[in-house]
Amino acid sequence: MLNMKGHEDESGMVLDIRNLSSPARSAALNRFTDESVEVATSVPGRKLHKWVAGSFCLLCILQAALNVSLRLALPLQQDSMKKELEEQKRQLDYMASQVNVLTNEREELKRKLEDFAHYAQQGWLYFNGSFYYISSIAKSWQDSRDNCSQRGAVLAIISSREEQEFIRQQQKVMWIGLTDRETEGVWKWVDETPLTASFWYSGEPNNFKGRNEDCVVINHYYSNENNWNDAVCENEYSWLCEKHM
Ligand code: MAN
Ligand code: CA
Repeated sequence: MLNMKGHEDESGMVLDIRNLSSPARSAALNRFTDESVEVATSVPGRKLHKWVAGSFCLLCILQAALNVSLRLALPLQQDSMKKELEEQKRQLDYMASQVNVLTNEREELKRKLEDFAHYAQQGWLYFNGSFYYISSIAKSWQDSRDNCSQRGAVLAIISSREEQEFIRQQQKVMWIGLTDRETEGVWKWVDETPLTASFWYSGEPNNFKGRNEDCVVINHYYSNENNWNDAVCENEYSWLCEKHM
């Protein structure tokens, strides 16, 4: 610590005692030793001070860097959270609409089931998507048509060989929903659809003996695939209503 040859020591203090007298030398030495001890002990304090200052600066820089990066990162994070939120809202909306669709479907199925139960209980026959009602009494074609309306149905509309087959199997003379009342010779179903597949009994339609036969009835030739007959609309027969489900 003490350099007698006058070189700088760690504390940077130099003492030249070469030209001093002996008492002066030892006094100076004593003083120098005291001071240098003082100085020597104060060196770690200064170093600590520097270190603290340096650390503080470093912390400040770190803090600044953190601030900057947070400023940059936060908006990005907010953006992605916003996007995520929007996506979740979209999904929620979609699910809500699906719930709506399913609720409506359930209501529709419930209605259908109730309808089925209703028609089946009333003795209607089910065939290929429709219920059929066969009256036990006889009425004119128009009254029969009105009666079907009151039942929420129409006079039967036959649109396939299978349906014709099913109706023939009922073995009953019945009005169906076919007429040429509007224009003679132009046969139309009551739902306005034109006649495509027809199942006339041989020789029909014939306006038999010049009578005005404008309404169609399933005749009694049940063993014959084709058994339609044009008859006078005021005649009274049973009738066949159809309710398409
Ligand atoms: C009855 C009626 C007519 C039909 C003839 C067939 O007279 O049903 O509509 O054409 O029979 O012989
Ligand atoms: Ca006829």
